[in-house]
Amino acid sequence: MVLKAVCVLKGAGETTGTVYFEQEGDSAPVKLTGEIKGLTPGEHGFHVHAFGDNTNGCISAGPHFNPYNKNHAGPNDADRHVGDLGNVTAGADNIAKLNITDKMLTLTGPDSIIGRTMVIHEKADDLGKGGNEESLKTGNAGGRLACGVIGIAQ
Ligand SMILES: *[C@@H]1O[C@H](CO)[C@@H](O)[C@H](O)[C@H]1NC(C)=O
Ligand SMILES: *[C@@H]1O[C@H](CO)[C@@H](O)[C@H](O)[C@H]1NC(C)=O
Ligand SMILES: [Cu+2]
Ligand SMILES: [Zn+2]
Repeated sequence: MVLKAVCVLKGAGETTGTVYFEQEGDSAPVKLTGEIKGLTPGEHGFHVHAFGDNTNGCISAGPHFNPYNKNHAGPNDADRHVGDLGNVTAGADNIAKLNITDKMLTLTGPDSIIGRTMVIHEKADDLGKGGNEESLKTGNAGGRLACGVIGIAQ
């Protein structure tokens, strides 16, 4: 059975986006597609945050989803937050097209990301290699431009 989820990103500014998730079975990788508009050209940190809470905007989503108490890192690192997806890159048209396959995310079981929040950030994520304490928590990706709760798709 193919599991599907969707997330609409909105924020205080002009950044908006839609992310589609697909997983071809319980332990298969999750594929993310879609696009995010209204970004400055270049890299922007992109993560799953812990809570599906938008009561005070994207801040209420809390820290990166980290059920195993790891340090922040990049998507290809074995030790990372489950929510660490690295960066997406916007072109001169201010659009980032998404095409990510991730082995750690799942749409099922106790670590499911459904009901949690996707956040797109102001700055590049340094993947935990920034050499300071903040790098190991957030990757120094700065403010939260837009976010949305991940929901079950049809
Ligand atoms: C941002 O993340 C991507 C992978 O998602 C990586 O290729 C890139 O090097 C990262 N940028 C920085 C500044 O670390
Ligand atoms: C997405 O990435 C996969 C694997 O990296 C690649 O085979 C595929 O062509 C890409 N799709 C698009 C639309 O760029
Ligand atoms: Cu984030
Ligand atoms: Zn992280």
